[in-house]
Amino acid sequence: NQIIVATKNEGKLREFQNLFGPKKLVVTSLKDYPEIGKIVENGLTFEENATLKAKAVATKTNLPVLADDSGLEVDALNGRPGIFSARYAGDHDDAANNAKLLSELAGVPLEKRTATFHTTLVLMRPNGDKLVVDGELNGQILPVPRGNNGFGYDPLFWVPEKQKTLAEMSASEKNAISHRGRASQKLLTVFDEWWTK
Ligand code: ITT
Ligand code: NA
Repeated sequence: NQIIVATKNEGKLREFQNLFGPKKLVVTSLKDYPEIGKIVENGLTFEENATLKAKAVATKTNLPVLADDSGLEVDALNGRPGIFSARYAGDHDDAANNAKLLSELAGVPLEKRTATFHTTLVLMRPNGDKLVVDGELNGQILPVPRGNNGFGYDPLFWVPEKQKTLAEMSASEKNAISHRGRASQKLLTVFDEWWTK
């Protein structure tokens, strides 16, 4: 059983390897398919972008594909960066993205720094058949980063229930509550039926 995760993001890939490990799936990423070049993400929603990634890869590989489109929706910024989270500060650069987020929120008090992390997952067969699930996590954007685990915006994303940022959690702690973990749990409950259909 092989599934390709249509991602170039190593942080996402590591999380999927943990989340889908129990399914005994071989999880590989786009790194193993250099012939698949840049996939243009010009959709207007997380689902459209995840579908664009899944379709591009399923068509080229003729294998089932899992694609993830994620983003951070900050209430004080009217939901930005949202679907533009990867390209927030230009090219995908986590440090520049985090710096831009902090500067846009400069002076905003903690209680007004609420935010939601969103993930949409699309599982697709080469014939275009697809399964879509979402997951979300609510939290707050801290004014200073904390923790060294995870990736992307994790050091700035405070989870009040845990009194930790996502970057202060272990991989399994994050997967148990995160946007991606929740979406993956939903996917796993229907996965066997979909896979053998
Ligand atoms: P692929 O499209 O190749 O999967 P990407 O990193 O460009 O990788 P997205 O288009 O979904 O993925 O962009 C999501 C942005 O949000 C990107 O800047 C990520 O670093 C960030 N992000 C996604 N999930 C995250 C998480 O769990 N923790 C912190 N940041 C995350
Ligand atoms: Na995207």
